[in-house]
Amino acid sequence: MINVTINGCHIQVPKETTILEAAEKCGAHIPTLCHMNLGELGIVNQSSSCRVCMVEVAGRPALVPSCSEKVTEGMVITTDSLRSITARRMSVELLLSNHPKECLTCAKNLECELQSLAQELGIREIKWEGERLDYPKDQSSYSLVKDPNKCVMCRRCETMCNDVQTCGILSAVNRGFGAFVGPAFNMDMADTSCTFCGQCVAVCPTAALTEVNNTHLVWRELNNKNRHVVVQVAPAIRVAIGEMFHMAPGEITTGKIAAALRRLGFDGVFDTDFAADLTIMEEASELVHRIQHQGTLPMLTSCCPAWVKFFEHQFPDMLDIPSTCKSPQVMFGAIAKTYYAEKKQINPHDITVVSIMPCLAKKAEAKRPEFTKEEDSNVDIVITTREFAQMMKEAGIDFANLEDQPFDSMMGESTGASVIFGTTGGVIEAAARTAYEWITGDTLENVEFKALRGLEGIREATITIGDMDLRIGIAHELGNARKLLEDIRDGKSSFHAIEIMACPGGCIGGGGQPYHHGNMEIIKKRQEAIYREDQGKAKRKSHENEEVLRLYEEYLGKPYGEKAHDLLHTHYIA
Ligand code: HC0
Ligand code: SF4
Repeated sequence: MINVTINGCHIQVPKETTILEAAEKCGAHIPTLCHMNLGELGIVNQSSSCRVCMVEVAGRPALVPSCSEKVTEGMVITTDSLRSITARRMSVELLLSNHPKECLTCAKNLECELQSLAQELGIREIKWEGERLDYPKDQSSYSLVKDPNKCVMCRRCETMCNDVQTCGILSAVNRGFGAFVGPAFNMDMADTSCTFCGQCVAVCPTAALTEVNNTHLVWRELNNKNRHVVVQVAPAIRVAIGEMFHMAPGEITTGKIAAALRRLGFDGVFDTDFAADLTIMEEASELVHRIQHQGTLPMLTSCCPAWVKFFEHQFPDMLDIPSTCKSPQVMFGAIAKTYYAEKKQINPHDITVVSIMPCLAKKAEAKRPEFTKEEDSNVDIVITTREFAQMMKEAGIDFANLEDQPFDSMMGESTGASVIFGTTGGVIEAAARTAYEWITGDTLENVEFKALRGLEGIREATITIGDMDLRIGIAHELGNARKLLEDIRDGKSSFHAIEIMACPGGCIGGGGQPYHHGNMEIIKKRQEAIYREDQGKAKRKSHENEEVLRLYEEYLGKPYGEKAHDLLHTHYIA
């Protein structure tokens, strides 16, 4: 242990502790901007570029950045001296000197970390009104908007894109005053191999990276009497959206969401969880089929669109491994415009399908040519959790105090298996619950496969199903996925099935979720809530969903059959 003194407080901390971490233990808060340490996810941004966290160390002539400087034996540190505070203010003022001052209309207004810092440091004037950058915004993609003029060169996005996701899209462009983070040669994002996972957006402290906002499109549809507007809500929304209405992280708000959507005027209020159960019917059938007919193994899940884009770009020689199942979001759209339209006797061209997703890649997924046949899309408009909250605020909905309501029937029933889709490991656990009963013919009493749970980046488990040992791999974050994929390519993988989700923690940590500002406790609370919601469900296996069973009986025929293939399966493009 190392002895240090911080603002007169003597403490012992382990070797390798940074001054910033040690100060926290002494109750001394040091403001930061570029710093990002996502705890047990092992994600750390080490750029030390913003110089906001400067502190004094006795015997050192210059101030030191506390986020990167490690403590040494006997170190005496002052975090609140006039000199440190003045230096911090100067760093922030310099950043503000060429920053667009459009806070009132900015997409990150009241969620911007630079704005909060200016407030925290009591900055009331900026001494140096400098030259401004004047780069065009990149609005080339369906998922995210890049505004280089708001980039503060913290490099957090670069860490997420390069170190965590191993996509290598973002790095410093230009030098000195004109520098910003963007793709090589400042190409349009749409022309790069960006997966649109949105993790760069999730960690950007300012509005240099934000989502494409589609709320105006939803308002337009809701106010068009000729449209029948249906909505689906992804599993991860219900455990996170409360955070935007001052509710505690991990509060389950499923019933309030249904109530709010009805208030907003949707004609059909449905649950993506219904489609997640449907996905399991198809995916578990596909897995059983591949196992029984010596098909390609391992089978990889295919419901995360950033992951799909990643393997299309990075592993084009392996496109036969992922499941051919469309994602639940797209399956929902396909069923809404066929079965639902037929039952309700509505022309499918008059139906608008809106999705509320925790994810930016879902916006791009909905626009894939395979899902937008003859100008009729499976899904028409995708908004994120944040955009949904924004719409409620615009409509004056007091979300926290809404009475719970159920989803509409036909595409609203769901089981616990579908709820757990929202966290890493959930899709494969849901598939295992169904595969177990289908293969053995026995009732699965204990549905919780705890070995598949957790937040480690790569997890492995073997589940015994009858006389078969089903070997399962799980990865979240694309860098971890890459490792599993490389093993498969090298012939070193012995898994039967692998689940991959691009975002840390799975969809609960998606790029469209309420900003967690690096607080991993929030992700954990969301994950716990997902498992609580599963536990509270009367039915916990996808093949027990009666509305899904009725859909097969009345419309699709058998799982993995011809009609199901037409509507619910897809292909991948190198
Ligand atoms: Fe997910 Fe999904 S679980 S990807 O994480 O499979 O976005 O929440 O909606 O489609 O169901 C996201 C979340 C979904 C889909 C589902 C899957
Ligand atoms: Fe990289 Fe994901 Fe951002 Fe694309 S969306 S630039 S892949 S972090």
